[in-house]
Amino acid sequence: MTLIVHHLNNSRSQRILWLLEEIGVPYEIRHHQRDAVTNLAPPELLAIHPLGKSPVIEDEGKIIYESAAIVEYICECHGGAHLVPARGSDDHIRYLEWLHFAEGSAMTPILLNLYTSRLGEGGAPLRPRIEQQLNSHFQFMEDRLLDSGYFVGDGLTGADIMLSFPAEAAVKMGYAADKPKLTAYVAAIHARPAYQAALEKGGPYAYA
Ligand SMILES: N[C@@H](CCC(=O)N[C@@H](CS)C(=O)NCC(=O)O)C(=O)O
Repeated sequence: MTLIVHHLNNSRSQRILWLLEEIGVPYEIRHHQRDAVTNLAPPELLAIHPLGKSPVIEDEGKIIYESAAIVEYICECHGGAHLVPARGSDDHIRYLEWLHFAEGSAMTPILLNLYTSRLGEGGAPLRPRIEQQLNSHFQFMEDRLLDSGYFVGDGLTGADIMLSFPAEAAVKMGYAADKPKLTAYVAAIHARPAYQAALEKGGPYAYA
């Protein structure tokens, strides 16, 4: 049975398509379109995820949510071992940190920024703290990017798949203008054939 990805247009599920292309796993996309007015996911996603969010994958009768869990699952069960540093190594610890930093830390100021930007002047008291947090998280990524051009070791790992979205958001939001390594990192991942193939299949994506 082919692995299914529930993909919401213009969303973080784009990186799951990229991972599958990098490994060369056959997959099928179920496309879900954001509401043109609210930008929220359509109600049909509630049938597959109680929160109505994407990504969700279906594989061998299993339904799996949460990008980082999906990345771990695909790497372990679908031939992505080369994208995971050896367990017990220092690189594996760094890998786990970055894998979870993406959703667990970096997304908080990104989403706060999105929501408070809709408050107009009402959001003004929150702006300095949110901007400071955006900059410190993106600066942390800039500082820790390795000379190899990746976040862990000498090659692409699942952590880069997860970090691609906050890195793209940094560029898109104008926070990477003074962060040359992060800017070059985003350009390099965008140039990968697997990334381009995923983009073609996933449809328009504002961060590429
Ligand atoms: N932490 C979750 C986040 C899932 C999430 O919030 N996805 C967004 C797309 S970027 C979504 O489905 N939003 C639509 C909505 O909330 O209506 C993950 O990484 O999978």
